Amino acid sequence: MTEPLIAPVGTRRVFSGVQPSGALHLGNYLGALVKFVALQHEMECLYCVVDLHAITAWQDPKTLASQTREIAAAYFAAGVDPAKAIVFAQSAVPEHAELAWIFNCVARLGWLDRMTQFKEKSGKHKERASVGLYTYPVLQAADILLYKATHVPVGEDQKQHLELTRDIAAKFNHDFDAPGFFPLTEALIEGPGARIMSLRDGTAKMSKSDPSDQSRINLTDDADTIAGKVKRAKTDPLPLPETVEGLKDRPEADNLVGVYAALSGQTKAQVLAQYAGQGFGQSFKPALADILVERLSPVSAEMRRLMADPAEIDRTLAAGAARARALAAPILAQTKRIVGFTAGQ
Ligand code: AQP
Repeated sequence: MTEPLIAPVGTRRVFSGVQPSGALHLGNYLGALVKFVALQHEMECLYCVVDLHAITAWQDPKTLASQTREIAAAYFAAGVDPAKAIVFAQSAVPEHAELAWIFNCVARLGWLDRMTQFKEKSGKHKERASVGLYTYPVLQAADILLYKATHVPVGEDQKQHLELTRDIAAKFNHDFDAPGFFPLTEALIEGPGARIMSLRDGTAKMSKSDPSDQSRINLTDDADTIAGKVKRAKTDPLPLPETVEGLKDRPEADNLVGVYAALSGQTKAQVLAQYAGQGFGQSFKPALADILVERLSPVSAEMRRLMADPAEIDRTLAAGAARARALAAPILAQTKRIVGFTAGQ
């Protein structure tokens, strides 16, 4: 039996989401989707397609709905069961935006000024970034706390945002004299796929917004494309080392060995025991391509099948949104009462 991802204590609820801002990649799959599937067997889970987050950067209105369906299809194809987990689109549950406004008035500017993701995504021209991109982590806190979620499976890049969620919960509870009203949510980051790096640069995370498609393996890539990307993936001239310590200061090597380990359910040491002393191209890269194809092609085939019936995806998302609203409404009503709004009395 596999180890449970979290210890069985108290009332536990999971929330997480993915933005419909482009094709999903291996980092999203290992950092998020694989954990989503495992957790649905352990407790109540809400998995959202966070389209309100996606529009913090420009999204073509002609494609946003189909991108949203594609993320939902990726959840289902990866193994999320909509009869178990609640799967829905964020914009279908207006309570997210309402709680985000209250949290905008709880969070401090200084806290948001420290968010590294805003700095990375806004680049050199932060004055041209949307206000939504700046307050993105506040909406994320609302997503989570609207359901009083106790655990959030995410990749390592989201660690700082989860810390902010805890700060907002603690400040709300303190300022409104409501001890314990919002939980101090834990991020579930640990795991072999917590930080998958670019295939072109082992120091940059694999990302949807990287302009080079060669930097990532997309869930929808076919076998030839995957094999070509792995073959061209940056490495260094040294052979694979004997030990995990030997991967230090070799970010590309470390990343590829980590990906192989995550997909094969082995440790990096076990992978190295098999390939130490060999050049990357000899048998490691072909084996890595094989295991990627083996794991990802059933997911992409199932995504294609599901995407052929968009109306069915919409029905499933609508049913999920109704379940999500039933959980969110009383928590938001209580929050409004605590804040002192007449609508909450
Ligand atoms: N490289 C990664 N390794 C592990 N986990 C990752 N995640 C993203 N990249 C990696 C995790 O995937 C989930 C969904 O991410 P998202 O699409 O909502 O936002 P993101 O973190 O901004 O993802 P991207 O793909 O990198 O998009 P862009 O390029 O827009 O920044 C999250 O749990 C995230 O941690």
